[in-house]
Amino acid sequence: MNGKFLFAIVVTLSLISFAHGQVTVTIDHNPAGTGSFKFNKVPTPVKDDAGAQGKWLLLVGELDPNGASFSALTDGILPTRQDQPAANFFSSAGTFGGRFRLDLGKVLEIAQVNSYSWHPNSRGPQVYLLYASDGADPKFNAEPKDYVDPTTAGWKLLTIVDTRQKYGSMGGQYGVSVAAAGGTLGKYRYLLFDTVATETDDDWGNTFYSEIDVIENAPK
Ligand SMILES: [Ca+2]
Repeated sequence: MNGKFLFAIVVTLSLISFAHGQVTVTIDHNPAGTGSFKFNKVPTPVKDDAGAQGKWLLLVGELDPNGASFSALTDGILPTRQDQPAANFFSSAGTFGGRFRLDLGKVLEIAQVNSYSWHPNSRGPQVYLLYASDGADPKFNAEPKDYVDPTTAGWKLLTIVDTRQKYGSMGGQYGVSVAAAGGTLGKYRYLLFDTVATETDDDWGNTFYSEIDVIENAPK
């Protein structure tokens, strides 16, 4: 299944050379990094963001038993050193990424989706497709598995994150902020992450994700 999944992702990446519209992706990198996760342009992770109350679901792939569960993504707790499996969330060694869904519980106006990772080599960079949905489309499939292209199931592709385009395969600490020129990404309840291994030369290409923050626009 994983091989086919990778194939589907590669096809998707090659077909999507679309204009990203208003969505902006800011990538920041600390070659060494510290446990404080301070970046020049990307906000430092926060603890009680809108994502902290959400529920994660694994749709494709498997979680590495040496890593932490989904809770590591939203607990606001950060690794204190650069190679700390138990403080990170990552897919199993030898797999090619996975698909994960975050249900925020209700539709929120989202300002930013920020993702953080830290590893001294190939598990540092981040590669993922980010989809979102408010769940309102009659075709909406809340659990698109296997071959289902989310864009045919009521999801919108917000952007593709690939830190390798800026920093190559360098390890280190990464902060990524997905935002929008107009200040809001949109009103969504669900986020879908299609993560892709940063390399397949060996079994160690799945990113060590330390935290994923969902920043809500303050209700007016
Ligand atoms: Ca964490």
